Amino acid sequence: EKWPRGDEKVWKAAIRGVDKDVSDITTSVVHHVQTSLARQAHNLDNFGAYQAAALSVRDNLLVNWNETQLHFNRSGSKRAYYLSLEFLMGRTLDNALLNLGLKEKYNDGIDKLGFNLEDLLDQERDAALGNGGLGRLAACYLDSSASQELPLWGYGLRYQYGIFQQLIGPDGSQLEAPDPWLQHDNPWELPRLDVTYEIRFYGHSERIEDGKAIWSGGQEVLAIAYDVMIPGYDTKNTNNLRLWESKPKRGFDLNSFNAGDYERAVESSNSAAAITSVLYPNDHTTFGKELRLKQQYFWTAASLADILRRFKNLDKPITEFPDYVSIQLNDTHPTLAIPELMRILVDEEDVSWTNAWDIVTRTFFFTNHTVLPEALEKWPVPLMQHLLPRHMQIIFDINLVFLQAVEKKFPGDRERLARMSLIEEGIPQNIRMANLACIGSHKVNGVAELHSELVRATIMKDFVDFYGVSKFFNVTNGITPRRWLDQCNPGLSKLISETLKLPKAAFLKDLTKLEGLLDHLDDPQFLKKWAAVKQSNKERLAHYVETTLGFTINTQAMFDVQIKASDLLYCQIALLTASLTAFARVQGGSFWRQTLNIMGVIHRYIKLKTMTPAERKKANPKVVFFAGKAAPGYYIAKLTIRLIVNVARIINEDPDTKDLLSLFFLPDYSVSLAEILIPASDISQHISTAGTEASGTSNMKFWLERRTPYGANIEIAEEVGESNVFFFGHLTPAVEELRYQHLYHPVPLEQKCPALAEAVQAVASGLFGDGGVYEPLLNTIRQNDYYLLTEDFDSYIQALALVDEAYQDRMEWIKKSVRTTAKMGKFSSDRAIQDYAQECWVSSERIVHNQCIDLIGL
Ligand code: TH1
Repeated sequence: EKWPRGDEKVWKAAIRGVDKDVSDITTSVVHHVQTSLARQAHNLDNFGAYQAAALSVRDNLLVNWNETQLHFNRSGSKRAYYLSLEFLMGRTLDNALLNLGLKEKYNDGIDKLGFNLEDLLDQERDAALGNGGLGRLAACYLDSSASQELPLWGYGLRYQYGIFQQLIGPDGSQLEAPDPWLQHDNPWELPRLDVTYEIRFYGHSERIEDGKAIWSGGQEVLAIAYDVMIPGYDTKNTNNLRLWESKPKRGFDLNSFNAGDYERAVESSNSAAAITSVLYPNDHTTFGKELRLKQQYFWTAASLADILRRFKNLDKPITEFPDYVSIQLNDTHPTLAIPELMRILVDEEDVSWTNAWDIVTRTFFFTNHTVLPEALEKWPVPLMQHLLPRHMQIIFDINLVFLQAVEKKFPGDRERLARMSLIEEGIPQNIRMANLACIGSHKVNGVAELHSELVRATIMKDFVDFYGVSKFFNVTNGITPRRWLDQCNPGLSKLISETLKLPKAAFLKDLTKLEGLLDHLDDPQFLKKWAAVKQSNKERLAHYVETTLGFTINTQAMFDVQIKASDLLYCQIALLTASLTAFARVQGGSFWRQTLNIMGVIHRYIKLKTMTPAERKKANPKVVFFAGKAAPGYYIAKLTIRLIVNVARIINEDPDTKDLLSLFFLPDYSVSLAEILIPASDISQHISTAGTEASGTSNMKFWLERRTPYGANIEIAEEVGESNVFFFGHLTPAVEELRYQHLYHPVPLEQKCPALAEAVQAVASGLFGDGGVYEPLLNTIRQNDYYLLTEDFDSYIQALALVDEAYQDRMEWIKKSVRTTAKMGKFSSDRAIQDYAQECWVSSERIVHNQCIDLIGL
């Protein structure tokens, strides 16, 4: 049969003819106003105009998306899949316009229709399907793979509710409200009601011959696909993020319904829908909860079924699966994909156990994001047995074969066997997901040089002994320069383009080109412009603070920012958007270190209060910003937020000091808020870094013994030069020893660290409202001081003084800022995704830009 039907030229012209001119744009937007929204010009508000504009942009994406998928289907290339429980995408419209190169045209078109594009962009709700760094990393990787024309799809869950909205109550406490981000139609997703899979839970598994089993009974839930198009930058290549929604398989239980028991009739359908209803709002620790385990299996099983179906279209023998499919596991959350693929191969595809294991271990790749022992996922055996009886059998079988191999290599080493076993003994027994992810994967990586070294030296040490070191490697995290330079800091992007005499695409696609900025360090005109960009970003933030909190701020002051808690990604972003950074050497739990910062602010306030007016004249005016969400159950973290808010209330009203020091806690931290906050910062504080959410003992000791700061900090310092960042803190190798001293030979706070004692006393005495409220927080400092604030406070204050001093020499400060930005090339997520492609998905074919464009999806 002829394909397409009719005249091919007419088809091509019709497909191509979307949104090329401003007049096409206005036509397409108005078309959506009238048809998709069923509205008219006279009753169109900003939100309606946003929706129509978004739908019109989506038309462009769809055409590109179709062409891209057709191209990859036809070429039969190998594909890579990124399985992540979190994708912290933020907003889409601005990003899509920039990546498609249509921003200016839409600006004009929207303007002609009597609206303002910036206002429309502001109407969009963030897609906040993530807690923090891990989810934002996944989002950056999607942007990079699309831009690099790599055939990579993301798989995740379509949560009805993303990370909670943070409100501040009258007493200054964090309040949580649901985030109903899907309340209005989401123009960026495409329901694929035809792409559905049935996912089983519970029931029983009966072993038959050859290691096979039949799993039946229990509950079946439907997974429905929603596709989110991911446009590449400066290419038509458009990748896909497929998110699954859970639905009951049958509407409701007809028997109960007929018997008049309506509640019972909808019960099981409610429980099916509950699976994808909400994102768990805890970083690092969410174990033991049945619903979370259900989410993990639901998502991995649906994704694997989908991947397998696509593979089968290629008509290749199943043994070639790994030649066409690579699956990257973003942390241990998708580890159930390993026993699930075993189950499919052995029970359904008639593959022998040995061959199945060979296929599995050539398909999966595992990224570890933390070495904190309490953050390593474990699931109780009884829970797994109940929810996924067949998978429990498979995990036991994998374990048996594996431990036999270990025994062969290290005969009689029982302790080693116990450590490496997938099962941790105890009551109940637990399944160690990191061990399973490691042995079921072809390779394992950490997310920064030092972190990867730690992975090899600590949690994976036995596995390095067993497999050899080449299975373990590093991919330092990266961020996308499209969103974190061009989109959130357009002034800087423009200046860089003019200065380097390069089109933006040149450095946005090859960030190492920023090094060229170093040739302009002696050009005063350029430095002036650089400073002017920063100033206008500060004005933008000031405007935001004014409209949201009702405060006017001094934009001549230094802006000092501490956002979220433990995130290296954000410190890279801060550098890219041209501000300086202070890193702490001794690592502490996240919110505890915000305590360090707030105590530093109180200290500064007390000092300012005691100064004479003449002395005050010499002080460096400063505005301190905090933003971040505390896990809802993390009491001390929430108390810290309350303290910050109440200190701000006093300080910001004090006529003696308010021009010299003010403090803001910006509620409801999000990607969109980060986009305003980060480009406006003069300095950002990373005084607690990766993976230190709760505590940490052996690993911390290890870091300190190595006399190095943690994670990518060191790599950043290596790149930008130590003189362009401020390190501080204890370099003692003996954190355990310090803790021991604190515990058994306590020295009163007043003696140990008078400056900190004074700040603590100010809080206790009620200077910032009822001091008694904060006793539990203050006691963590006075009593065991697990995070060693008393050890670090003085050097922290000294570091801040150095920052103040350095800021006085404004020209030199600007130069530092240029130098750091210039050296950020390594931290592009384009580089990171290339590392993954080369190390893991080796034969992932790259598609050639033009090839893709020329293929019209007919
Ligand atoms: C974070 C790490 O803490 C952070 O340092 C890193 O930059 C980021 O991942 C990206 O690699 C992690 N987030 C989570 C979230 C959960 C479990 C473990 C980690 S590690 C739920």
